[in-house]
Amino acid sequence: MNFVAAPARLSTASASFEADFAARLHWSAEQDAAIEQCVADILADVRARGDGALLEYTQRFDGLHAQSVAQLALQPDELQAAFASLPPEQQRALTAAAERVRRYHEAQKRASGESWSYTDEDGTLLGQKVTPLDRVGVYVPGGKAAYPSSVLMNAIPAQVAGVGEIIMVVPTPQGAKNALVLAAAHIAGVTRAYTIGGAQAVAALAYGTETVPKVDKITGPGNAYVASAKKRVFGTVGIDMIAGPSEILVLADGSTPPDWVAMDLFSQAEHDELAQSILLCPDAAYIDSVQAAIDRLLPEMPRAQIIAKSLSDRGALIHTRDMEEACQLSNRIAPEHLEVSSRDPHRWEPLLKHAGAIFLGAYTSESLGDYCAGPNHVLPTSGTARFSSPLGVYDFQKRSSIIEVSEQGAQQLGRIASVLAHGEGLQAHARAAEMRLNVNVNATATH
Ligand code: HSO
Ligand code: ZN
Repeated sequence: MNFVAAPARLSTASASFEADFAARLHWSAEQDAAIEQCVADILADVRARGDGALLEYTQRFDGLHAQSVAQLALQPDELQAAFASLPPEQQRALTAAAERVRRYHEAQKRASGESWSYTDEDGTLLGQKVTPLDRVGVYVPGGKAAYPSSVLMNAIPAQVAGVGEIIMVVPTPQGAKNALVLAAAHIAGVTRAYTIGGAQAVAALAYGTETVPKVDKITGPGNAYVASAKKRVFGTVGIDMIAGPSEILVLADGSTPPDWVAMDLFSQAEHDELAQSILLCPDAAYIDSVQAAIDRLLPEMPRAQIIAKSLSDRGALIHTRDMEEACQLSNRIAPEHLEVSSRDPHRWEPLLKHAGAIFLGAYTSESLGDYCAGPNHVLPTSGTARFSSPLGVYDFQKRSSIIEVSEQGAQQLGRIASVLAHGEGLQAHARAAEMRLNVNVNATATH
């Protein structure tokens, strides 16, 4: 079968550019009313009936029959056995990737995840205390999107943050377990796993059942049912984000071998027909050579059909006036992954403001970041990099403000607070501040 990958050819110099560009970028996360209703029912049922409902849905949706939810649990020794069952090459690769991801997130924690405080001149102490979450749930999809690398990317930052318990859920249709996923869970410090999935697994984690412990936050990707369930339980628990289809944007100056760029565009396109791969380049002849590379390499790809559809429906090769304009356009798109495939990437990097991850230079393929460079591969999609960040240690921590006002500090703050409290008509607030003016605690305590 011959597939054709025909990304749209756009030029910023063309009169119709803005319209063409908007049409390409458009993506609607339409919510299917039937899915929404189904998910709402499942959540309510698991909340009300706990383990019993969880077992029924697992039997119905995954064809997996169990007498009790305890039978669906995987203890640490089973995760370890999965790791031991892998060929040594996979063991080594998984271990090396995990070490690099851990090192990166440890540096992230040192840079921005520690408690801090300072003391005013009058002795008042102010600060912020950082605390890890007690227990988190990591959702791992089954089927075609069961990525062991995503287990590492979700669980390791949680572990580095100091989360007490990491509970993984992974659907195993007909009981078929993915050894690499379980092995990754072992390497990444998952406390316990359950072979459950879908909205019912999200419900179990959010509300708790007789067997599945209630968690404080749920992270990890999932299908439309899982995404809808995560949105609905938000507020009862925290969630990471609702990820859209993957995206890559390559900003090229024409110095990278066109085959490399073509394969990088494929690497996102092969995830999903809805994935988006875009090339921005000021050199029209180079764009032609990337298209030629696409045509030549596509037939070699096992997932050619998915790649062809993704590139033809959502892909774009955009000719810009210069690299500066390409950078501006990239900022407007705010892609999940941005490759700066240029001879002098550091010249352009300062111009790039919005992207989930920025890959600098011809040797930095996105796929290295997906697996093992170190930074997280869970990234903001669909333009949300304008206001959000990669999954990180900070997603598994929260902050408490620390305030310790000295006797002297209470004099100054008491006057300010009193005035503002009267202004708001809140007497108790005002008096609580005023009572602490010009008094000595030890003297008062003797009354
Ligand atoms: N590119 C995906 C992550 C991934 N790639 C997992 C391969 N396996 C989203 O960032
Ligand atoms: Zn990927």
